[in-house]
Amino acid sequence: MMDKSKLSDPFEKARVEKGYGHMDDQNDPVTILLRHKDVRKTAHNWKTFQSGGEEVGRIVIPSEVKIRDTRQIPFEVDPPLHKEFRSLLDGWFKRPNEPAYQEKLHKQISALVDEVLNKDEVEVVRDFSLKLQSRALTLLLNTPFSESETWISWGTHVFRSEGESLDADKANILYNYIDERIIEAAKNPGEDLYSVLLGSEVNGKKLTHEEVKGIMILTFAGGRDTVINALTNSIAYFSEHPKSLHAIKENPEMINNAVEELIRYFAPLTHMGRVVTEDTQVCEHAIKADTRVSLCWASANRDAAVFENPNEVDFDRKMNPHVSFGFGTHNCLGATHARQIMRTLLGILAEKVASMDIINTDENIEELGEFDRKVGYNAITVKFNKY
Ligand code: EMZ
Repeated sequence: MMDKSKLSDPFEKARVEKGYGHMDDQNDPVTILLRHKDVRKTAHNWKTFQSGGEEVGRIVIPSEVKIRDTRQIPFEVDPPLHKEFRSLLDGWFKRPNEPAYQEKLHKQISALVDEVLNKDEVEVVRDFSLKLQSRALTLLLNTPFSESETWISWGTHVFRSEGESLDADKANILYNYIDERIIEAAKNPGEDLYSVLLGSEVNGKKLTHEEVKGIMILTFAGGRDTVINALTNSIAYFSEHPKSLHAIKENPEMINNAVEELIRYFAPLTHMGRVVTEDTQVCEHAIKADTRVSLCWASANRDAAVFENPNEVDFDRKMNPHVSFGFGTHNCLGATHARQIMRTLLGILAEKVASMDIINTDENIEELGEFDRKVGYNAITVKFNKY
């Protein structure tokens, strides 16, 4: 059976029968919203379902309240201030649409694919996806390529140790690094994101170091596991579906649809929380003020009310309103970057790689109360074969 790359949908039964599920998380339980319609409606309603509450880190599941004091921006800020930050950041984060940026990204990924094509076996998470993600991030931050070596040396789990627990010591490696980079940029401003932010204003006031730090932590953290999962799952998928890769080689214009469909199927970020500000109801289920809900992107993406054959990967899907990048106010700031990475990777794989063989896998299974979800791999060893 060719099913090592399969990501099954653990939410179906609960989604159809009730529309929600439950999980405990450090004594702060979460009601997991499972239907596409409810997920989008709830994401849209930022007044009742808040991101910017007092307790920093509470909307992340598992909660980061105990390991982080810095508010991530714009992720943990609600309108109207949210809009000010987004207007400041949107332009910078759309740079991956520029041809010169794309050329650099193409060079990086092309070199990395050549590297793995010359090896016998590759552990993809550590020796492909983490490297690709870290190197590409130097473009997004506009920092020297050599910085990526530091980020790669941190390993894949910067904030959490593997498995259940959050790891404050590990998180501090990142926070301290960012503090140092901010101090450095304040002394010697350059063309990098730190310097640009330090020189920017929101509502007529210069950004504070703490605000810059909040933006930088989000840029590092939000795009790390998620991009690594998307890249690794892509390698696994095309290992088992070589014909799809050949189809892309024949018809490169299908790449954009292919990327959207893979991202729908993978849902690299399973869910994201909100804090409920008043007693309310979702799908006829009462939800109390000051409790948490989560918007389960992974479940919404498999909702048969919206997607035909939701568990099939279909590059010809006509309508694809997936929510892998969230929805509404807080939709993913890094989406342009992530999409460009995925598109570039698919083009290069199709061009250079004849086939890939999975040697062995260690799956990454998230435990979410009544649900267990495979989100990717802790490790997966693959042999890349040239033409
Ligand atoms: C937060 C989150 C953002 C969080 C879009 O997701 O990503 C998680 O990996 C981090 O741990 O702090 O940045």
